[in-house]
Amino acid sequence: MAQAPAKRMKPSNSTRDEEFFPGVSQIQYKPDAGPDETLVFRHYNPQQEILGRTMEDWLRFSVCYWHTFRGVGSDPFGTATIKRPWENGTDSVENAKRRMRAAFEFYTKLGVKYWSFHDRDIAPEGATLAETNANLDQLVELAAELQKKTGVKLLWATCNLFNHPRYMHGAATSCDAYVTAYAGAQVKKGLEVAHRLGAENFVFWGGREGYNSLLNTDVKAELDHMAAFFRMAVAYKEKIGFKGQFLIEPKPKEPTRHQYDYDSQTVMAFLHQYGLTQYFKINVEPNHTTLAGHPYEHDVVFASAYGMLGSIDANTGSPDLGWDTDQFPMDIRNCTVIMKTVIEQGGLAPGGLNFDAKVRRESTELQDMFIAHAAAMDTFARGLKNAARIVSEGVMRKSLLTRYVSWNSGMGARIAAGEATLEECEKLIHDHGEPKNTSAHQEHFEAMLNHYI
Ligand code: XUL
Ligand code: CO
Repeated sequence: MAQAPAKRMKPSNSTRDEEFFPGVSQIQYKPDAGPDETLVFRHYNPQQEILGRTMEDWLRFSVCYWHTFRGVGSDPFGTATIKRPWENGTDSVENAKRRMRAAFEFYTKLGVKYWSFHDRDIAPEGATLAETNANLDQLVELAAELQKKTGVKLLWATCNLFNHPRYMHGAATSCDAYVTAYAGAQVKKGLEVAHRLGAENFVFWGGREGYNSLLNTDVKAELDHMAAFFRMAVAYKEKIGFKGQFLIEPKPKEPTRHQYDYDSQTVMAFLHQYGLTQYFKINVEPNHTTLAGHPYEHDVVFASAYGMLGSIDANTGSPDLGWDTDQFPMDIRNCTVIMKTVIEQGGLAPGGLNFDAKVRRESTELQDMFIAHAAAMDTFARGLKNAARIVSEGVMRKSLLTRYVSWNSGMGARIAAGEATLEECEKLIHDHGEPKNTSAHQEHFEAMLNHYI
């Protein structure tokens, strides 16, 4: 760590113009930093051009509000370990405003251009929906002011439709239509807020849209209701002229035993089934992908293959664990393969790389927040540089295309074009016998990837 104990940040007793992170100045690009200088960027150099675009443009980093400004380090076995100096222990609007000022100071010093939030992250719920909305309005006005002052923009907003007890059976897929109507009212306000703050996207993550037992669940009805709910959201988006991209974030389970938005392919099939494909893209979170039993980059690759990769919740789990630990992405190999897909599809905009990640509950100091984000940004910067070489040199692509060369002509081309018949297939095999045994060369591909890392 960069600082000696004497320089560590102290909690400040601050007022309106207070500085919340007095021990940290703007994080600098310092390529020759020593191994223990972790409050710097060694690779992320925002204005550096890679394949004709700046790093900042390719990466579009965003800080999430829920982990970084509402996370307290609690887990199912232990209470809070983290106490931030701007928290006064109340869930008041006044405290929410102070917290938001701290957040924008953090974004600015870190040098990210985007943030993201759930409606309930930024303002407390009131006794009625009207009260809740009034609380939210106060924080939205402050957010608008701080966005203007700092130039930080909203990558995406979302509605928290999973935390309150009313949503215990789900929101769009609740057995109780009144609850679904409540969720509709909440999303209506959420869309207005997103519109007001110029959100570039709006996310739907269905944490409780799923089942815990098939015995008490009408699966078809619930999925029909989910589609109807999305249609209402699309209609209202169009009505108010909100231009942000709608995103669905897949997750296979947790908190629900099975979530309907299981993975990219499941979401794409759902959208296709209900005629909703054109209104949505996918926000892939790799820790959810691995929770679904897939390799880290699987959902990114699948969504991108169908032109449906909209944004990424950049994080990771621990490969030896089976749950969603939301760690900062620090693995250069993983960030390289993700950025390879991002480059191949021409970028992520209007999406970005949103750090849906939290410092460990044992990382309790303010500077840990900066170090975690800066190190993850650096890891993605390295991934970007590696991936740019992979794509521009084209060697891996050439090897891949070689595997499929039989599809370019003859019977392969006829099958692919939908022109061949089963009778023709039979004749070909009778005439030529068994196929040749060809190698997949997996180790060759793995060795090539390692060359770039
Ligand atoms: C939960 C998760 C959410 C979504 C937004 O696992 O990833 O925070 O990103 O609701
Ligand atoms: Co997420």
